[in-house]
Amino acid sequence: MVSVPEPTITALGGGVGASKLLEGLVRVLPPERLTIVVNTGDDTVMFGLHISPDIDITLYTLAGMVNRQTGWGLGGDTFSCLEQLERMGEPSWFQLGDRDLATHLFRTRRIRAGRTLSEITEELRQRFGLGCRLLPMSDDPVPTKIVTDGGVLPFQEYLVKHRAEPRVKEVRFEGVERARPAPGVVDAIRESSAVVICPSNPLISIGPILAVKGVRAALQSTPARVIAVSPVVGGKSLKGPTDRMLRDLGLEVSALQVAKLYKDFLNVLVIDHADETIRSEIERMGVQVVVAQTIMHGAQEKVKLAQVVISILNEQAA
Ligand code: FO1
Repeated sequence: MVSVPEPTITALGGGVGASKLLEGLVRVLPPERLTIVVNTGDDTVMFGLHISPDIDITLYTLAGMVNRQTGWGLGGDTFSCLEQLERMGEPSWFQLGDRDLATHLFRTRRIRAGRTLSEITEELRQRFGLGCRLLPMSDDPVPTKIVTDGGVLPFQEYLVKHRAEPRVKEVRFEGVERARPAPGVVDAIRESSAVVICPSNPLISIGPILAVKGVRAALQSTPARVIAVSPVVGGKSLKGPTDRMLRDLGLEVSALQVAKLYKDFLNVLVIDHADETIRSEIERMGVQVVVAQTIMHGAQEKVKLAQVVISILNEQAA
């Protein structure tokens, strides 16, 4: 029997959808073989504190501490600080939990002392006991701005304050021309056996990572197999406003559209059984299609989908 060496995987993701697949991946792969590159376009400053929602979602989820109802924030957290701020007339639309605040204080103190987001993320990774590598996409700020029919909104205002209701006309990644990939990001894409694009919003979670100089080119030229899991199932997004945003921008809401957005670097697209009918259309683009259950409710489904991803690599290596 030929033994297949354990693959190394670089996963690109952001937010709740990604964290579900990542939870599966850390169970089927030795964590030191996994590097996660996280979107920081969602980062925001609230009450003077630097908040990196997608990094924190990943940290809390992989540490087993996430709020399972929302998929963000810490399980069992309280909101006394926010309630008091509200009594004092401060805005309270962004739910900052009391224990969650500790992470933001930790990060902000170090940023003020001149440390980079990569260095702070590495320190947080160790404090939360994660075995995998965790990299922000960039140490430079690239705040996502949503151009809507009601004006330009910072990302969290669009998503949380306005519940993704305003019509989207354009998505901008402010400052991306000047942003450099964080240390290790491009090398991880070039040197792993596979790059996994998690089932995250292609426009506002994966889009900012791809927009950082050198990242898209690294994906186009890497010898690694690039595998994406579609966040669109049966014409609807698995999480958040992906479907609405695609529609507002005049794009189709389908796994085929996801393949089109990634077509210059994508080798394999994992789609749900519900989308089996569009399989051949995607294959005609030169993309291999794997059909699986992509909706992940429990731990078992997360592990199963992660195993599907690993099996694609093993098939190739065998
Ligand atoms: N999402 C919400 O829908 N409402 C909130 O009040 C909210 C607060 C929040 C606080 C800290 C944090 O790390 C994340 C938080 N999120 C909240 C999630 C976040 O807005 C988004 O899910 C991500 O930016 C998208 O990945």
